[in-house]
Amino acid sequence: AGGRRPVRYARPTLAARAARVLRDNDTGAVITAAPRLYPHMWSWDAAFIAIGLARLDLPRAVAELETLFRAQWRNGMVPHIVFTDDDAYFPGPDRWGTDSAVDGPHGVRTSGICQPPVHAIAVQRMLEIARTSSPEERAGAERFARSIWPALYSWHRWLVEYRTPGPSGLIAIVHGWESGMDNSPRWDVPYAAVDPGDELPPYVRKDVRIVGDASERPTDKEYDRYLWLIEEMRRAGYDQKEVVRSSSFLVGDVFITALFAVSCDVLIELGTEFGQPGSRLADLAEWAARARDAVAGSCHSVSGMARDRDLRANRWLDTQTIAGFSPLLCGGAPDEVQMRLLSLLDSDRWCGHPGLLAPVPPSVSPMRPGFNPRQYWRGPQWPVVNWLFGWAFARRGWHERARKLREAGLRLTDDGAFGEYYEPFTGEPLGSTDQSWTAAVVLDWLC
Ligand code: 9YW
Repeated sequence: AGGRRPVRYARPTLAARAARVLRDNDTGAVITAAPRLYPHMWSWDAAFIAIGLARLDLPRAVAELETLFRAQWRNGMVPHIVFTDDDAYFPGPDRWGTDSAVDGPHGVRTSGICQPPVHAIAVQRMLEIARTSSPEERAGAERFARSIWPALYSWHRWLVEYRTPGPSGLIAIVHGWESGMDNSPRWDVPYAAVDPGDELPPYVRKDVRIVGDASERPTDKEYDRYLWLIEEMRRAGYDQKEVVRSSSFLVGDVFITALFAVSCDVLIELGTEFGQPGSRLADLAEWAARARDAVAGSCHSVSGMARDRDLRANRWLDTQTIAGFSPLLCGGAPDEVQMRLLSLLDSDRWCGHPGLLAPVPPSVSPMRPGFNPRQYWRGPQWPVVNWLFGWAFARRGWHERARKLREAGLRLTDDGAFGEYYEPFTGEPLGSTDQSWTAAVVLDWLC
């Protein structure tokens, strides 16, 4: 390790290297999330990958999202993993035991939970990119947007139907993996109440064998809880109503709720353009408004930061992480709260911290106790998260802010390693290298 960054690639070379990562991770059937650590398709990774691929090979980008949506469950859920037949990852499909789930898809094996709803955003971005290209690309992207729209709608409807159980209006998750931020300190309090007891079937982790330094990954104790929640869902037969009723982890996720609000807006824009039914557009408008209110309603009265809500213990979770800035993704909070969040984001507690290699928001503030610069979602910087904030800022007309985040993201990733996540002070790539979604967002920033 050593944390040194000897190389800085010039932009054309960086773009060529990013393109090669996506090509090399292509099994022919899917583009895996990472070469060894993650040999399957992950839901939100696939969305980012499609954005990056749209620059290189639009039909391949389309195929990627079509593969994901072929695995959509019959109730509308888009599963967090679509499995290939590689068995280097644990938990694989046998451990998930979803083959007999009532609402499962036909002919593919998947996990039994979801991930953040960023797919509409990807479709719209692909369309924008295709429109700067040839008339054929443009027509292809439009055909695709039109054909996938109903599936996107039913995915959003699933989140509303099954995952907005409480009066907070926040979209609830039943597993930290659904948040995409697996071991974030956001989940420490609700996980403390998850007790695997002695009924957890034995298992052997595979991730720690691949990532040389196990301290960059979640701990064994965390893994026991992750596996226990799967066991509970398995016992509930993946019946969503029952899962939400019985899971020992049920948390309103403010970051997912914000992404959902803005994704509903995007879906309305696409649906309006492609003549989708007015009643469905009205549903989306109502869902977006409710989600936005929920995000605004979660903001702490002093810090302004948005909060998750433990729906089992019925209390707000005050742990401050990057998710606290969720109102900046979707809007809807009072101007004064928004201004407070923007100046906090710029301050030395976040992007303005003088020690950072690049002003990319870290997953946890370097000034907070418990910040760990090397461990997964407990401190490192994640390029995709940076991309999302940059995308949202551009959409909100904050072009200078968007430009700065893009420059910061490129500074962080110009070593050409395409780390899964980065040590914020040294810029050392951590976890996997040649991570597909990192390559994809770099491509989008560069083009
Ligand atoms: C795991 C694939 C996934 C991401 C998640 C990230 C990680 C998988 O990798 O989870 O087994 O730890 O937390 O957001 O989709 O890149």
